[in-house]
Amino acid sequence: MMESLLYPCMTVTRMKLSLDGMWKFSFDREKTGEENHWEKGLSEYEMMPVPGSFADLYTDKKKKNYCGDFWYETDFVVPGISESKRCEKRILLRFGSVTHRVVVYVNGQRIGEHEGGFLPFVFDVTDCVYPGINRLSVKANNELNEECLPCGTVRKNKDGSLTAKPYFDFFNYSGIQRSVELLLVPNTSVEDYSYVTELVDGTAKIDLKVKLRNGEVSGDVNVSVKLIDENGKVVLEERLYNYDKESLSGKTMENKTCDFVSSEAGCVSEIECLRYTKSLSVESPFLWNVRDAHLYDIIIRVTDKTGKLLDEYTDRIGLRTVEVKGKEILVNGKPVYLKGYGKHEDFNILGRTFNYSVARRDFECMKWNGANCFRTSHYPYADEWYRMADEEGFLIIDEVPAVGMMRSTHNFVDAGTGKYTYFFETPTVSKLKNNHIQQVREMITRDKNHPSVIAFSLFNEPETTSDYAYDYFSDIFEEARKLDPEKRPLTGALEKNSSPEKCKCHPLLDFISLNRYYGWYISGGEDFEEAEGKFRDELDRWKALGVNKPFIMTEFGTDTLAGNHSLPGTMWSEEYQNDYYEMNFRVIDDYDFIQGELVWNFADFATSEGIFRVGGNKKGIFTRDRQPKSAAFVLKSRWEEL
Ligand code: GCB
Repeated sequence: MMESLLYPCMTVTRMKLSLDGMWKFSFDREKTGEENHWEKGLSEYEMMPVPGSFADLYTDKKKKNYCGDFWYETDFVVPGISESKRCEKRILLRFGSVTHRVVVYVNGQRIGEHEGGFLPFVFDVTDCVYPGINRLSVKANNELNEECLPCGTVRKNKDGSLTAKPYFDFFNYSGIQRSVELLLVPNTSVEDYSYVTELVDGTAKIDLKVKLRNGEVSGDVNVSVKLIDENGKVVLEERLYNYDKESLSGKTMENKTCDFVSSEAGCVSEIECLRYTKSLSVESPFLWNVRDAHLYDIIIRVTDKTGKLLDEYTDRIGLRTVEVKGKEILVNGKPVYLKGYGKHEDFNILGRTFNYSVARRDFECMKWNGANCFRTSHYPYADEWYRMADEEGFLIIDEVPAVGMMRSTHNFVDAGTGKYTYFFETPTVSKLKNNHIQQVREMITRDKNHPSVIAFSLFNEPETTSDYAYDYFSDIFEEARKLDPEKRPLTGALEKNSSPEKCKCHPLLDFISLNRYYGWYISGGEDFEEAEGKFRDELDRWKALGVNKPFIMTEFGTDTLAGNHSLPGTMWSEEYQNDYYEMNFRVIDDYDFIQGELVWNFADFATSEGIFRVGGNKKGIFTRDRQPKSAAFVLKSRWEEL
């Protein structure tokens, strides 16, 4: 089912049509939707925005917190097809994300399913659509368990309803939360591409690879690439070579079959897949740099032997290198210090819905206070975030939704207690691992071409103190290393129990990401002396280990109610948040192996209810509606100087 995850574009050969709007929607409390053939049309429904998270639209609490199956339905028409004329192109449906799992039907026919609520998926529906009106039905489910990401559980209530009990600290927003598009793509089309840049004496050497889906009977096609710089100048236009693994190692050329699995409707089975490559050179390139982005338009064209255009795919790429060397992270060979945030996709009423205006405001706020980086805690964000970061020169640590790998409904509290829940000893963990690998695969496949993505984070705060955890994660890291053509640094965020003495997994990381709350969960309140001492003590112990790697503080912060003032600063006041950061920065500045500070969190965000959360997590530097708390100015003056 792994159809191309390339970002959809519109060119002379490709068309994309938005299916966003108001869709029919129904909760399936009894889970009888399938039995009652809801895929043949919902008889009772309300209207629901797509994209949208349903929770915060309701005034009824049971609906807000609904957990279980729910259905969506809409109609669509494929332009240009009639009884006498089939579409010459493949007809695809692309969902930006559906949380957390989904079964999709077209005209009552099951066309596929997808697990994981934060990555796109595409189904080929060419053989399932009719001229005129087609029905698209979606059965989704937002339950949490320990076999899927993110991890959690459900509680069965007396009335039979379910309540999601996340092992993580953000609201379990659900629904079709990103756009749905109908794509018309040629039969022979660019399925994927990747590029790796190397800088040699002022020249960018680009190793370009293109994967072509060959829908033609005779496979003789030409693939060419054109790069256009930001001044509109064509800097190269070249033809690629057909290759495969064997030909690369000097054996005869032989085309391979793609590793796609047929869709359930049986539209496609094995598809021939051709691979092309070329080493390209751009002299005196405009490099993509931190907060100084320069992008090139890339145009990949496929023609047949008569020169007829079969496909054209366009994208924006950035030429830069990234590597970890000793205790430094280098971009284009120069050390970079990461300044910024752990974020969430979260906003009033919208929940986790992607919205261009909110994203734009977030970038404006981050630029205003001198940030250069964010981590997509705790899941891959909508494609558009990465595209905007590419344009703005922001660095991204791209995180897979591996959060909640410790049995606790408030892991933020248990993180400091030494609590051990035998998470990786559980028999179901092998299922979880398959799922985890699949999501890493989808994330890297989707995000590998973004210059903004400088690292992949493969977990947040699991129990890393056992050999079981090491075995689990060494497989995940090995897979990720194979998948990324650019071999970017890999990391994972470690909680407090993952101490220098006990953590088994830090040797897997290319740079070490620490989530630490000295002065909040640990020794919060009073004055900061004790907290500072404990923080320094831990960093000294990491130093004593002699780990020759960069460390990034990926989380540190305090819950702060905007407008709550106190002199001297006390917990939850804006002054306390400022004092906390002042102390933390004092410590950070004394350890040269710390190469970045991503504060927790960019903005206040929604969580499950509980005695530890007052209307959500309030560790934002900005309020949920993106106005600054006073710490925003503290960060601004520090980051503008750094
Ligand atoms: C953490 C988690 C994050 C929480 C944060 C907090 O360690 O990684 O998801 O939101 O702490 O505020 O407690």
